[in-house]
Amino acid sequence: MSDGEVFPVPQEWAAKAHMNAEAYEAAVRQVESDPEGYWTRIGQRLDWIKPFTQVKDVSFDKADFHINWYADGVLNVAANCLDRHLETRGDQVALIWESDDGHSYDALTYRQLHADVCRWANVLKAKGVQKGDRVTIYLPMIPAAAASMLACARIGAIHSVVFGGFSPDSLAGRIQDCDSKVVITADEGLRGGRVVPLKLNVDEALKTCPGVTNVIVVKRTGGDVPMTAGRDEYFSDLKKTVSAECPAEPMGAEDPLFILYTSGSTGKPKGVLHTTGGYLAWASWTHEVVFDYRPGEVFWCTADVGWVTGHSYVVYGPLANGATSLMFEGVPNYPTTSRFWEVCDKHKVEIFYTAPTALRALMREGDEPVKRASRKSIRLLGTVGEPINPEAWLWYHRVVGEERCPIVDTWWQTETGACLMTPLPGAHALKPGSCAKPLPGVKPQLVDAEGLVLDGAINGNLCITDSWPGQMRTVYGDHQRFIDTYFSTYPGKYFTGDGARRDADGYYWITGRVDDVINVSGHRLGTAEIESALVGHHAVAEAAVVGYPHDIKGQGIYCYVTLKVGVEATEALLADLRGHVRHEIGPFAAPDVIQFAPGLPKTRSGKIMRRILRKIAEDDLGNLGDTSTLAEPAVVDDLVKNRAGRG
Ligand code: 6R9
Repeated sequence: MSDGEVFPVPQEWAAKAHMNAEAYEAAVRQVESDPEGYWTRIGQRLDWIKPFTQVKDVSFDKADFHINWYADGVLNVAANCLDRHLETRGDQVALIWESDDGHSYDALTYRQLHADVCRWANVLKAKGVQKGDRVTIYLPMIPAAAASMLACARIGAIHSVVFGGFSPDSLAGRIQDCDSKVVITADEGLRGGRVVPLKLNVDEALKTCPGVTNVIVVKRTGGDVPMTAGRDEYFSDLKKTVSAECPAEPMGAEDPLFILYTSGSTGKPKGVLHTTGGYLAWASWTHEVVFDYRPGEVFWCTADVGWVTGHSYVVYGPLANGATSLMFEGVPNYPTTSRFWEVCDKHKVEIFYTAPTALRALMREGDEPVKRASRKSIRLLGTVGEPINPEAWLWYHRVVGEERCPIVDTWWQTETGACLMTPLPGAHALKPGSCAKPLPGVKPQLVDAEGLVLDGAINGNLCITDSWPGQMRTVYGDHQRFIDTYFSTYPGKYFTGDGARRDADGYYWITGRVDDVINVSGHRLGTAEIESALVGHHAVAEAAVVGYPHDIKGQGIYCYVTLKVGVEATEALLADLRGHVRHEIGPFAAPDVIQFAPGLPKTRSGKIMRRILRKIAEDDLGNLGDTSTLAEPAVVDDLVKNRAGRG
């Protein structure tokens, strides 16, 4: 398979970007010759109450496992995101909030956000929250989400943000796991015009969380929700009782900042723990170099703060850098499929960062909804969360970015804190579908199943052989699980769980989770590769591919295909799609089964739930597992009803 078109670095980007090709190469060399100096400079981006003298102290060896960055330094994250900007940009907007229906928006300056955060911090203190305590935040995308996160950081409490789309059961599990005494929520949320009963969900969850003593409720809709006397209070009442000044707690660099639960493919969700100094330095530095961020620019990351992308690129990275961060309550297709681009025009967004799944959905609607908006403020585009198929990339580049905006395809994980591999817009030619190269200091390695290190242009399991400041430090409450999950498959290395291909130019192409890799007649195939081929067919809007047991081949290839609006599902099209995949990848990759699917089961964050698709493909319908976190549980019924016969 050829790598297709390559887009060279535009001249003006090479001239003006924070990091051009020479600077990138120089940084890569410095990591080798003077790592201490390199990492010190990244740590020094932050304001330290007590400067660090220790830089990196890491061992991935089981016998002596530890990860410490800037460990003797003392700082406060909220002071870095707010206080230090007051003098120079106190009246600059820190947070633009755009409501679900677009009828209202808000703009909070750094000074206003600072005051809000102090009030939140004082309210939490009044409820007995102390340094090291855990606070669960279950809010919609409203400024209170950022303010309450920063308030926790200000007083040294550890926040655990739970995405507002999670069910009461999932919420309860997360509250119990980290033993939060305080829960922050809203009466109701609004998404795509639909009401999300957040407070009712909390009430349901708390039936099994006797440890929770206080629920602080933000009024979003003003809906009439039950309030339990002695436990539940409105923030609007509490804030009247506190001052708008609150000192920032001095925190050790390795003190915990937050816990964020990730749904692993097996077992209960893991509480990924990030700490203070390294995480913020990495979020802030990557926000600047990857997005080539300039002071005062409007930066829009569409992710919900319930996911790591929202933590690092709605709140911590942009605010640490004094940016104007846009927080969007809504969804891409409400009230219309022009929404993203209208919001870009309305708030003069300069940098726009979203997920491939959203782009594929919008691409399906054609170019007109994009072209209706001017988008002329946009100068850089980004994607995150899953591999982007070249067709969606090219559409994003040609239609959304009018061929003038570079696209940064950023590969990273909840565990990595912020970006690890991505093109830098002033340094790397772009290859649609490739996350290009590691950031200087990040050391990827491809290994085979036995752990043998693979050199050159090759496919392998993606490990990172050395630490970076934003690395997770533990699984909350279960350090052994941290070591077992990430450092035991390939001892001495962090194993990402992803597969990747490295091409002859040293570019990386993430092929998907290794648990999604299928082996067909001895051929190892990335499901993402087959999906990309399918989506490259003009009739296809979206595709998901899983393996299923096959008598002769070991595994067969089962494809779920969503057609573009107006395309008819015919036998002829099935044959055409098979031929198309054979043609794109090779005969061994020809799908065994193709099922036309009006919708795919996705998490609320837009990730396809392959576990469910695998079970349906395997005809193992008794074990579909938990479907409560799906965006639209009903699509599963349709898939089951119309599942295809296996070859
Ligand atoms: C940030 C985030 C992590 C997993 C990761 C990988 C996939 C993320 C990607 C990508 C290809 C990219 N992933 N970014 N795959 N290209 N640019 O999404 O964190 O929710 O923990 O997911 O997402 O498989 O391992 P998280």
